[in-house]
This record gives sequence, C-alpha cells and structure tokens, in this order.
Amino acid sequence: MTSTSSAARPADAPAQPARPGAATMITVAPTGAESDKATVPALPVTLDELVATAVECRAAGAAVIHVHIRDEAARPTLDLGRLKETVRALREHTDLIVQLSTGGAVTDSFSDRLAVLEAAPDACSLTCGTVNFGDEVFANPWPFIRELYARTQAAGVVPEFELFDLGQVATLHRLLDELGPPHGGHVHCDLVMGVPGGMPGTVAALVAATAALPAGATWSATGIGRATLPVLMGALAAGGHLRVGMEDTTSFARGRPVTGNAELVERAATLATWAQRPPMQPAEARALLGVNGRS
Ligand code: KMH
Ligand code: ZN
Repeated sequence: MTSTSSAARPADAPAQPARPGAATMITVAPTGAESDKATVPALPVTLDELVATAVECRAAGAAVIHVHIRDEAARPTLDLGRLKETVRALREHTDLIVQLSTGGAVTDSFSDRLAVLEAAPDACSLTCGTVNFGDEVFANPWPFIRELYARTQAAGVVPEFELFDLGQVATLHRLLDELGPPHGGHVHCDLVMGVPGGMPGTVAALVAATAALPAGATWSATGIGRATLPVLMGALAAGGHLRVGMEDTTSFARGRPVTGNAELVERAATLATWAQRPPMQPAEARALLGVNGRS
C-alpha cells in the first residue's frame, strides 16, 4: 500500500465523530435480499410497498434509503429496468437519498452488480471485502472492488463503504490510496456488525473499526439481528450515524416481529433525540455525503 492521507494516522486523530448535539443521519434498509416474504409478511417487496415504506420512514426520520428490490415472485433481482423504475418512483414520492445496493444477493454475478450503477442512483453501497455470510460467502474480491469504485467515480455516484470486518477497513485505505477520493469528495462508511462470519456486534469491535477509519471519514453502523440495539446505542454514544431496517433485523424485541420499517426508524430517531442528536434532514445528509443535485 502506498502511503497517503487516507492511510495511517495518529491514534488520537479519530475519524470524524459527530459533534455532541449534531444531527444523526438515519439510513433505512427496508428489504435486503435474505428474508422471504412468506416468512416475513411485513417485508416490502413490491414497488408500491417500497414507496409506501419510504414515505413512512422519511416521516419517521430517515434521510437515506438503502435499496434492494424483488421480482414479481418476490425473489431478489438486479433487473436494470426495475432498478431504474425504483429510483424514479422513490425520487417522485420522497426526497430521500436513494442508495442502491451493489451487494445484491450472494448469488448475483459481478457483472450484474456493476451494472446497478446504470440505474443512476444518488449513492450505492460498496463492500470492501469478501466475508463469510452465514453458510454462504459474500464475494468481493479486490479486482471487483476496484472496478466498482472506479465506475462510481466515472458515473458520479457516491459510494458508501460497507465494512463487515477490520480487514475491510484496510482494503478501504488501499482503495483510496490507489484511486483517490470518492465522487463528492467525502468518505462515509457503514459498519455492518453481527453477520455470522463478520465482526461481532460489540462495542469493542465498534471502537476498533472506527479507530482504523481514514481521517475525516464519517460512519454509520448497523447491528444484525440481536446486535441491533447494542450497535445502535454504541454508535450514538461514539458519535456515529445509524442504519436500521428489516434488511438487518426482523425482530423488534425478543418474540415480537417487526411490523414495518417505520417502527425501526422511529425507535432509532427517538433514541437519537434522547442522545441530543436528532435525525438529520435529507438536505443536510446530501451536503454531508457530497450527493449532488436535489436538496
Ligand atoms: N445481501 C448481502 C449479500 C449490500 O447491500 O451492499 C449483501 C448486502 C450488502 O446486503
Ligand atoms: Zn444491502
């Protein structure tokens, strides 16, 4: 790795934590690719359901939506026509920042995942390494990461760097060192914690990962399943932003299924407000992330 400002920094120069009192950017990840509509009936899988969820979550305090879509049989898809229609509909009905998943499902091809950018979202996810994913493997080899990142720069799409473990933070540094800053000029990361195979959803892991981020980066965090609340509270305490949604948890509490994404956003917004870090409006999130256009 070559050495630039994105690489090593003193231990006392953390990634940029939100100031006390500063707003909390809440991302909702409403659908994902893993849950089944038959098992989780509240999961938004049609375009109408997704738009309705987006409107409710915006009202509840979300500023960003992380989008996976489904086909007519509610199976995960990266169909480009559907993705374009989804971006259009979300923009028509909300002012949320539209972040398309380039992770897709573990079965999706690299070429289909690269083609997601052709749907011209505001932003996209970009996972910085391969990770065991339960019994599956979520594959993100270096050449794919590099190609996807270069395409985000060319297409003017703001990447959110998804980090499932500490090694992926090192890969993020390598990426920035080799290809320079992202479109929009600002590095924002999302720690995905508690995936079986990735870093655990603990405060110790949160502190280790955030301490290793590039100087000036901002970050959000999400805990999968039972890691949801510890990660949410740890992230608020550590000055981070939040991602919540049915992609990451389908239980609101032990034995109580989530009834809809909005209640997860409402809970996050309430806790953020109690922490004196109320939800951020989409316009402020656009400015933070360097997303062009509508404000
Ligand atoms: N569904 C996972 C295999 C992303 O959206 O970029 C990948 C994922 C990450 O959800
Ligand atoms: Zn996702």
